[in-house]
Amino acid sequence: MAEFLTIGEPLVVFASENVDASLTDATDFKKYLAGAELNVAIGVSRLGHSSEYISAVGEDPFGEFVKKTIEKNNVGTTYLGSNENYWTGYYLKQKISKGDPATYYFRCNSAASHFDASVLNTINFDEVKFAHLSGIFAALSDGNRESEFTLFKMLHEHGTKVTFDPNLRPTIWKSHESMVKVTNELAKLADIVLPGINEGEVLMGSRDPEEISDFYLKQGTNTQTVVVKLGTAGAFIKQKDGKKFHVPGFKVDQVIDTVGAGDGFAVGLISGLIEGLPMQEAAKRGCAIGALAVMSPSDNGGYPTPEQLKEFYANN
Ligand code: KDG
Repeated sequence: MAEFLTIGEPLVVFASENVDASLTDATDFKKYLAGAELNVAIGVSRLGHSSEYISAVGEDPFGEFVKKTIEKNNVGTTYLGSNENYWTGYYLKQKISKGDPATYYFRCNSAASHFDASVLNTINFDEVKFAHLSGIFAALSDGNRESEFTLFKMLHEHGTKVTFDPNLRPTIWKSHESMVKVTNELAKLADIVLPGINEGEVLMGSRDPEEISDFYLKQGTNTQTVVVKLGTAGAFIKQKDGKKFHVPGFKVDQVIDTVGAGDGFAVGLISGLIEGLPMQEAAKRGCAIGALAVMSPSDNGGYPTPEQLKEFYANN
């Protein structure tokens, strides 16, 4: 039994150590565990909340590494299957001195993209307070897309609150049109939608945080809150009752790697809400963990323990 549940694709990431070298020219890489939704599970569990991760790995060294590292991070693997017929995905990540690094995925036909939907019927939803879903899992295959809609339905039946991050990955979708259509259909079902401002522009055609929020509040069948992530500028939040507020971002002295910052925001927001914080405070925690995330080279290594979070707040 867990307070938090998520479904996604685990990846091994090879992060380059050669500053500003292209992925073609880089020679030195460090291996870490990655995967957007898994990052969130790791962060939530690091803050002391029990979590379970639903997915599958291949029966290969990467799959073993993924499973071992998930367990080391105290995330439950009850619903993590393995499949001898397919491999575990991985990706390469550039190291750059400024901006967002280039990435390259090796995940097509992975074990996670052949997820066995019968696993969903084994889930114990009893104590789950929040679930986090994203557009990535639906992009991986037709079967996964169906499974994600099924899981949404099950979560609603159990009264579980759901956060949804579009997490746009254009290279893994069949087409731009299906990415936009399916992502917005999934967002409709979520209680809280977490688009980045750039994603808003792709998904509904505006960079105005209020217009993005209004779009998701209006189309949503369950949506009560939209949180637009504004990068270093923090987050804009609008609720169905019309309440809106801006939460400023935290100053970061040195950005090491921006990948994982959005998931870090979700960690802060979800863990805060699990603990009963008001939305504005939970979003502030999201901004804090987003800032901590960019100061670490791995996708989830910068997410804090409760003590580290306290220390960050004391110094910022
Ligand atoms: O959000 C962080 C992710 O980008 C990373 O950990 C892996 O790209 C990834 C993915 O698609 O899960």
